[in-house]
Amino acid sequence: MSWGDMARSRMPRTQALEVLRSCDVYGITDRWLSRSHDTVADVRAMMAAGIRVVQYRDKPRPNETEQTERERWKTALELRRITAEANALLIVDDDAALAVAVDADGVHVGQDNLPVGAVRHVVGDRIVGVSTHAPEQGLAAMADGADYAGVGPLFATHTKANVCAPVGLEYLDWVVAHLTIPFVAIGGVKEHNVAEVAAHGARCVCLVSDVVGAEDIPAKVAAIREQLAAGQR
Ligand code: TZP
Repeated sequence: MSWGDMARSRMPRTQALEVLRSCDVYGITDRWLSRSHDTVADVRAMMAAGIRVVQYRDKPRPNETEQTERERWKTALELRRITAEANALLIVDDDAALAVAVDADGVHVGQDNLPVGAVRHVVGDRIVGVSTHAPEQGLAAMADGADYAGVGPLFATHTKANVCAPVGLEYLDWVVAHLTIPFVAIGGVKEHNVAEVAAHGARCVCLVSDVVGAEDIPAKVAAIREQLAAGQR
């Protein structure tokens, strides 16, 4: 993909927000938990499963060789190509510069990254998502102009290092009652508890290890969707 093609990869903001609002299963990559250990193959499978929002997340692991910035850029470019072809959003975790460099649709930041307002200076009108763990962070996300919030970790998870204690379904209940921006329920969510999460009002869920660790990603996503529907009834 040439630089010129890449410049046309990103969806117009209004369309991107539509895709975000209708997202039911939010995909996140994890090279370590992936069954194939192949991020690009996993995202292809996510596209085949009809996932329309994917976050490229590649955290280093202790005692493992870290990917160079150049390697991450190459992977992100390939994910950009695949997601654009499928009319899906590509969100880059943490790295606003990489998001702009590959013309991703957005960036996702945590509470220890640049604040939303500062990220906007880098990414302009791209989607900005922020992880939240408590009501004051949820309110701040909205006030700061975040386009969506991550809500969790709902349950115990080993996927994220240094993650805070599970916030439980109480924070989700608060979010459902108070947040007016889209949100993604995350952290320890598995096929077996998706219905419960949905019954508490979540319309969009992210299951990192359950999806990338699945033998058949499209079949796993179909099963998650069944549970979402069961919980929403
Ligand atoms: N943010 C909050 S918890 C989490 C992230 C990225 C990891 C969730 O992973 P899993 O495997 O679905 O528990």
